Amino acid sequence: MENKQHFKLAVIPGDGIGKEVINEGIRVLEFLSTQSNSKFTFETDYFPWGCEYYLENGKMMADDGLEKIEDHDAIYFGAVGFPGVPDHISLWGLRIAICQNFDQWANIRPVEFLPGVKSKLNHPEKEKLNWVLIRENTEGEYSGIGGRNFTGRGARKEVAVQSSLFTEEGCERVIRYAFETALKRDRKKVTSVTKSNAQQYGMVLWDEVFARVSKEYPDVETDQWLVDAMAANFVLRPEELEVVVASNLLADILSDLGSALAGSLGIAASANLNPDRRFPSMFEAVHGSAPDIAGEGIANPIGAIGSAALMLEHLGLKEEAVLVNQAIKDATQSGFLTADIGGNTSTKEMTDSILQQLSN
Ligand code: GGG
Repeated sequence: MENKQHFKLAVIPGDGIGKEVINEGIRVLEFLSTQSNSKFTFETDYFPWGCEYYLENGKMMADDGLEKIEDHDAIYFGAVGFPGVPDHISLWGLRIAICQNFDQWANIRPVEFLPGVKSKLNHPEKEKLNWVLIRENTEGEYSGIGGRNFTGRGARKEVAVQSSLFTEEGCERVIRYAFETALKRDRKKVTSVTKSNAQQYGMVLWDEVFARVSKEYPDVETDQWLVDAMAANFVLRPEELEVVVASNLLADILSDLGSALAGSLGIAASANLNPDRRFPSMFEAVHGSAPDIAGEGIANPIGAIGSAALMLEHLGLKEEAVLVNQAIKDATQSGFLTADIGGNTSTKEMTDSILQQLSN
């Protein structure tokens, strides 16, 4: 086909199983791009940043790292964190640095129940459940504002302050994004989650913005919950959820719960979007680097491959994204399951089975 779109991808495998699952996502992209009817080609630039890089260089990424990746169409990211480097150093030095500097303010985390995967939920229609969690991704509890004082003085007198930042603009854009997402879906429902009874400034502002924005979307059903009750609802009344929007920390926690209920963190995909498209967006499996199983070839590549599908969708290749997601479902339904979802399929075999479904 003439006039194929060409994409330049920045690939940051990161640490642990991040390196393994990223390879599998790239295999899927290579397969799609080399089909006779393919609409795209792509090139990759690999960046070896992460904890090993930190141990050699004292930083998680190159000083001009952001400039190096800024001109790419998208960033494909593995995972961050490995023993020997404190987790807050590895997270802030790479993933959060990219999200904040590239204003990737919406983190999209779909929760899908895959056929053949034993869901942890006790719900008669659990296979039909399909949620999307929308995480505010640049402020909230991840503002980075705070500090430590009286360090090293002994007598246990050290104090630490960690502030959350909620701006009206930041709340509004992600809440509006949730409503726009709901409009494109079947049920058209947005659930907002805070802890505004206890967090009486920022999260009350969030609630007020949610109430104001919701008036502009009369066709969207709304719900507002406190996070503790919502954690119970995830388990007890999952059928009441469709689009869930929450602050940076709360949505991070709830999305792990959601994907664990669906079967495993290993199947969860995510997109860190800069919806304004001034900067590249970043796509990554929700799971971390899992040092305990790194190098064994047993990590689940579904989260990374699902993230590649989100990347395709973002790049305007919706049909290809749908094909990949369907191939994942067909593969699990056919019994190809990695250890975390109850089988003994290896990382590579899992991708092989997805590629097999794509070629059918
Ligand atoms: N691929 C996701 C990843 O590496 N996550 C590491 C992590 O600890 N993330 C914490 C967060 O997203 O708040």
